[in-house]
Parts: sequence; C-alpha cells; structure tokens
Amino acid sequence: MLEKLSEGLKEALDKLTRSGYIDKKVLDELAKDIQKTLLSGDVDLILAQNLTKKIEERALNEKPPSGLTPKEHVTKIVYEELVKLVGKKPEIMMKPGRIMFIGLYAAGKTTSIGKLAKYYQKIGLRTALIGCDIHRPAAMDQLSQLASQVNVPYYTPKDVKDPIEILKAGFDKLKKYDIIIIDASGRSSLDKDLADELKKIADFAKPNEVLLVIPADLGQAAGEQARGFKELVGITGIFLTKMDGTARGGGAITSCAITGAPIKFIGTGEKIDAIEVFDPERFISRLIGFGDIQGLLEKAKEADFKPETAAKMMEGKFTMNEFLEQLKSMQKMGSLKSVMGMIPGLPMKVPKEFDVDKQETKMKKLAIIIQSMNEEEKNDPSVINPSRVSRIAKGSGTSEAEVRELLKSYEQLKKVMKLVGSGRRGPFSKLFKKLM
Ligand SMILES: Nc1nc2c(ncn2[C@@H]2O[C@H](COP(=O)(O)OP(=O)(O)O)[C@@H](O)[C@H]2O)c(=O)[nH]1
Ligand SMILES: [Mg+2]
Repeated sequence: MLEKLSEGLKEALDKLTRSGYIDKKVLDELAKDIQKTLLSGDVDLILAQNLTKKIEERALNEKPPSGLTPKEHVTKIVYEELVKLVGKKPEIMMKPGRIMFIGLYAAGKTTSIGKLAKYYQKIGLRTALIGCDIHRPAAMDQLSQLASQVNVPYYTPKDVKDPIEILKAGFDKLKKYDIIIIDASGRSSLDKDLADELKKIADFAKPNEVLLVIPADLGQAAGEQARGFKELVGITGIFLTKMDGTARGGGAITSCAITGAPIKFIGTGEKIDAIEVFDPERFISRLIGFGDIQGLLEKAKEADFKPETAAKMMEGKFTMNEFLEQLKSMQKMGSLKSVMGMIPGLPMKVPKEFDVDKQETKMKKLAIIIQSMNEEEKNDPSVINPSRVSRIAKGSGTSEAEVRELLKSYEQLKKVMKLVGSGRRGPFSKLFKKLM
C-alpha cells in the first residue's frame, strides 16, 4: 500500500541521517524531498507546502529534547506533522447500534459491509445486514451472498420498493442482533434524488453511524465527494476503499482529512479480511518505517523528565498521585530495591513495600485507595485521621489495615527520597536521575 510514497519518505529521512549535521541547507533539501514525494502521491500542493514549511520552522526553532540527537528530533517532527496531515484518530463504535453505508456506484459499499460485519462478529458483537438498494435487484443478491460468506443473518427482499417498509420489517426480524448494517442504494453521482432517498432512510433508521464509502483511487477528488455527502446527507465517518493498488491514496486521505470527516476504516483488497481501522499514528509509522520511529518515540518519552517534579520529590514533597506515578515507574524500571542496591553505603534498608516487581494487583488496589481520597487528602495525606481511614477503606472496598499500609509506604518513600535527595549533587546524581 502506497509503496512509492513510503519509499520517497524513507529516502528523504535516510538522506537526513546520512548528512553531516543539521543546517538550513539540509533542512531545505529535506523539505524539497518530502514535498516532491507528497506531490507524487497526489497530495495537494498547498497542503504539501504548508507541511514542509511547518517542519522547517519547527526544526529550526525547537530545541531537541534531551536524549534525542538533532537528527532524531527532526525525524520526530516529520513524523508528527505527517500524522497531523492525515487526521485524527477516529472513534470506532464498540457497542450495539445501527450503521448505514452510503456512497456512489462501485465505490465498494457492499464489499465493505461484508468486511465490517466480519470485523464486528470477531469482537463479539452479533451482526446482521439489511439491504435497502431498491433499484438494483442484483445488489440485493450480492449482499445476501456476502452475508452467507461471513455467516451473518440478512434481510434483502427483492420485491419491496419502499426502503422504509424494508427497514420496518428488517428491524423487527433482526431485533436480537447488536449491530445492524444497512446497505443503501448508490448512483453515478450525488444528485437530489439520491440525497432525498438517503435522508429518508436515515430519518427512519436513526443510525449511530453513517459511513461514506469512497474509493481511494479518486485521489484528491475524494475530498470533494466527502464534502458533498457531508453537506447533503450528513456522515459520521469515511470508509476509504481500494487503498491497495493506487498511488493516489495520499491525496484521498489528506483531502478527506481537511473536510473534518474522520476516516474510520480503510479497505486494502477485495478479500473479506482486507479491512483496517485507520489509525493516523500507526499509518504514518508504517509509511516511514515502523521500527525506527517507535524506538525514537520511546526514547523521547524516557527523556521527558521534569526537573521540577524530581526536585520536589527529592525534598520529600509529593502528593498521593505523584506517589502512585513513582510506584508505577519504579515497577517499569525494576524494583526500587535493585536500584537502591546499586548505591553503596546507603544507610537504610529498603522497605519490603517498595519491592514492587510483579505486583500488578497490589498496584491496582493502591490506585483505587488513592482514588477514594478527596483532594485535600491526596495533596497532604497527613490530614488523614482514623475516621478518615475508615471512610477511605469503605469507599475503596479495602480494609483499614490496607489503607494504613499505603500511608506507611508513602511516609517511608518520603524518608528515602529525602535521603537520596541529600546526595543529589554527589557522585550518584546520575543514578538519582534514573530513579526518577
Ligand atoms: N482492490 C480492492 N477492490 C475493492 C475494495 N473494496 C471493494 N473493491 C472492489 O470494488 C468493486 C465494487 O465493489 P462493490 O462492493 O460492489 O461496490 P458498491 O457498488 O459500492 O456496493 C468490486 O469489484 C470489489 O471487489 C478494496 O479495498 N480493494
Ligand atoms: Mg452495492
């Protein structure tokens, strides 16, 4: 999928990696390469220009976060701007409801309905199909065949010419199903007749989702179509089909993104399994080389270290919520015990509670106890007296002993942090940083 676009972007980033250091000239070159690649992927010229301008601007003005080299930083900026260009992460309906499919002839509606039916069946929502294409009997047959293929029930009468009548009977027959997908009729273009018919169906069916099916080989023209349907009929999302085998997918995606209608699914082939939830971050990661960008983002996250919080912690000043965050990050790092073990001569034994290895359930329990505290208590647990302990235990469904144990751990970590903090500028300062 989008091999050329992918190759072009990878090449541009490779060239960046090979360059000696980052200066205006290298960035200009990068911008030019990216722009050329996007244009060859049918992305609108102005969009491509704005994107590369933004990349250059950020690369010149933003300081790389600690932990990232300037080149890695620029790669991260390119990734982030491309993600923004292709839209927001869509919300996929995960509860029972009705989905109506609309779109022009041969867009891939019926095929995509089959794919989505299988998708929902797989996650455990019982799905059924209703055919409302009253103009083409063959379309009803196609839907029945697809339904049989993915093993879901269907209602596709060929002799009824009123879609509302079909829906009434269909909803009645299929009422025990979680997801009902409705196939509406298409036309060769969006005219008033089609808009009226679709609106009539939508008014009666009250769908939770109206998915517009658009073939990606339309390129930039996909955006106009999305806009047209959005204004005349109303849509909640786009199902972009035929992403395989077209070089124009970049244009289709970006032009849809600017209409504000989210792309929810993409179709990547004729087979029933060729469906993906559209996730901008994953999509772009894959386009520019998944492994590389993933590692880089993790590094940036690790480097997202806030000196203020650390300093506060070192003085033994932190709230219950920060305490929980610390416990979680210690869990990720391995136990505090092993980290502390690396500090020679630390004049204190590490309390058992901090050996947080493999203590998922305990961690969850602590989180629940903390959630049951009010803001005042979270910010300053010293106000918690016995009657408050009893209230928190009741509220969180734990025992008073467990609440007291948590408070004791908090006090102990405070002491440890103060101790560690007193050596902040000493030979172990690096380790302390890691500890945070
Ligand atoms: N390559 C490819 N073909 C697709 C995809 N989705 C649908 N098609 C094909 O597009 C054609 C029209 O599909 P159909 O579902 O009948 O479109 P409808 O008229 O909108 O219901 C069929 O030949 C499908 O196999 C896709 O994601 N990739
Ligand atoms: Mg059809």
